Amino acid sequence: MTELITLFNHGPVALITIDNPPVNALSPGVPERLESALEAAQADPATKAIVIIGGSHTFIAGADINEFAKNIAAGKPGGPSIHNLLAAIEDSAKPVVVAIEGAALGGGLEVAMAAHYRVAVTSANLGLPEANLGIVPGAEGTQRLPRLIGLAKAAELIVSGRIIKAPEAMTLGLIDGIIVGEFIADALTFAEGVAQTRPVPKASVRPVEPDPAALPAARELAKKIRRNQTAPLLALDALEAAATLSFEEGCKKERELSAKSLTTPQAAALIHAFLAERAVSKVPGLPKDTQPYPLNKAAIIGAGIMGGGIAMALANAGMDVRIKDTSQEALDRGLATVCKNYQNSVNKGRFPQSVMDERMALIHPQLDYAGFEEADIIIEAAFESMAVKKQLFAEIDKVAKPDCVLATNTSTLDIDEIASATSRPEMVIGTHFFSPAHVMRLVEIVRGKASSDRVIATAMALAKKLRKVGVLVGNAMGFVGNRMMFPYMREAQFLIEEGATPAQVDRALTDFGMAMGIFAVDDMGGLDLNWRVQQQNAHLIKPGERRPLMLQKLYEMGRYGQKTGRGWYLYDENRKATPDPEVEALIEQTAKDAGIKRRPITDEEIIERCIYVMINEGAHILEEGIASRASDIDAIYFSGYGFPAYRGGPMWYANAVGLQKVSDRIEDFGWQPAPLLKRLAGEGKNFE
Ligand code: 3H9
Repeated sequence: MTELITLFNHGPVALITIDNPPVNALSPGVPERLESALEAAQADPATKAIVIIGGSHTFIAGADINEFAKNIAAGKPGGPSIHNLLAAIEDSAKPVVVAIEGAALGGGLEVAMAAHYRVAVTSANLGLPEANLGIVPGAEGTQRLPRLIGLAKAAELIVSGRIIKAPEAMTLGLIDGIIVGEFIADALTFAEGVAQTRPVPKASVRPVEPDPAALPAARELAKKIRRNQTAPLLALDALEAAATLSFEEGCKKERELSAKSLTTPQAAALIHAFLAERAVSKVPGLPKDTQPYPLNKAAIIGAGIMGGGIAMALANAGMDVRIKDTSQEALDRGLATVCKNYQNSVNKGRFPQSVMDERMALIHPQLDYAGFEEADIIIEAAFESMAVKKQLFAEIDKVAKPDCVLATNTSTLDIDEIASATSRPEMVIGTHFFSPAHVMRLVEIVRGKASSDRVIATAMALAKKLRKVGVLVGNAMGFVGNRMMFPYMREAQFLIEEGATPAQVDRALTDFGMAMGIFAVDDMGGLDLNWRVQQQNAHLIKPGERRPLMLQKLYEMGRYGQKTGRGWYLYDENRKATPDPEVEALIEQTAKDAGIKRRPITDEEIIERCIYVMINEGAHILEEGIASRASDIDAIYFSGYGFPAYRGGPMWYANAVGLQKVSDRIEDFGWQPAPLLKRLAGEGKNFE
């Protein structure tokens, strides 16, 4: 086992290294031993200055999030108290320099701010992203950051959780130097240079410059980007304390607020979401040492919206991409969209023109299969038709090299049937990207019955390479995400037949925290597409089963959604939606014709019916093994379907509501609770 903390003397400078892989989190033992190492350095008369660094090329990524989760599960929410350590650093008579490579986040940056000097390599990442976990920084960060960079910037960084690189940190005054040469040597040299400086500069003694506009602006920002979330607002209260109280009193206030934030259901949910997102890559049953195939060159079939988006995602990760379509016109259109998307990013200052040029140069449009034999992965993103896909897979089977992964971007079709068109079904897998594929983080990785472990590992590695959330799911109609969407969408339509309006349903859902209402989602995806999927699945409807009535009517009226300017809503030229009285009248008439007596529907009923029906389907999915863990379903929903992460995902939310209540309400609504839900509810257990 590695030592958590090591101390080496380099002449007059003591170098303390924190070694708690992978990210040097402040796990139990780390703060205490760091404090002991500081004491030892203090006691050594030969030591004139102290440098603290992190091992494995990263500083400290903050408190140990696993510990937070453990404490919450044990009913004792809380994190480490590192105030003694912070005092030991700041009160050190000898100058303390924190040198940063990699991440100095949360508690990591708070440790760094207690030091007298901070230096960092250009690529270092600094920030207080605690709001992403639903908590208030608890190690004096809300008190030192405004003293170092001003109230307005501190508030913006804390509310947004934005991570900044060293150059910006330097401009803001958060760090004192940028290391461009050899990391340790330069850090030691910097420390030698400040070894005699007295008094040592302390952030805590600096004033917070008055800035009356800062906090109101930050509260507005929180409303906009952290809708319904409590931690950012509590953090702003802590910043207010920084602006109005002494450092010590401000720290006391921060401690109270931070402890309070940790007891909230939002913190529990967001911490679950953080861990769920990372757990997806640990596939149960897949041997850890499974070697993925190399992933350098890719080829895509289909230059439509999906194919173009996937090409961008691959090129953004530095992969060489061939993209094939059947006509020059289709290719030109596809590439023009790619170009337009990149240009928008350049115009918005996200990256310079040179980056766009590099990425465009990685994408090679073509009409034939030339070069496909070099591809490590071929992703088919053609028209959603089994016949088309089988034909294409038969073709690529002939050109692809033996260890090329053959992936399909189907969102609904049977992977095994597609694989049957090849001579190597073990190389076939689904990679279900979400539109726009260069933006959306979710990829459902669909295992066929023959997909080999190496192919699964390669698809998971691809998701990681693209910095996406790749979740392995089973091969079933709609996989996980869409399969849960179908009953959700159906229930929403029943609600409007029974008395709600599309706008009311959507507002209740967005108030609950969904990124978009379900009718707005349908308008964006296209009612024609939804209608086609319903037709394909008509055979699954059981005799006598209730079916929604409105979709067919809107489809027949050519109201396909945003693309036709009319769907559930009316759209102006800026795609702004307004409720359409014509649709509302049609709903009323349709309900009347069907003998449905309309009544007032509460928002609570909307949420319960829409969300519980989704949860019930999730329980079926878990039971059938289509998802291996409840947390995988959650990750799918908060990374791809706009489910609020601060509610943890649908399955976490069900646990939070209580499975017995969910099961009872499902029965009240006249539905059948999934056997797994009923059993767990009866046993007083949770989804896992
Ligand atoms: C805090 O500090 C509160 C304070 O105010 C008070 C404190 C006293 N703890 O993301 P990756 C693991 S709150 C434990 O895949 P990347 C992660 O689970 C904290 N584990 O890599 C994963 O494990 P595994 C504030 C952590 O390169 C592995 O590291 N800090 C922690 O894409 C690799 O992670 C934050 O919110 C942690 N703090 O990104 C920072 N962080 O290999 C949270 C990571 O088993 N972390 N792990 O799956 C991050 O933002 C990213 O993980 C980071 C690396 C940028 C560090």
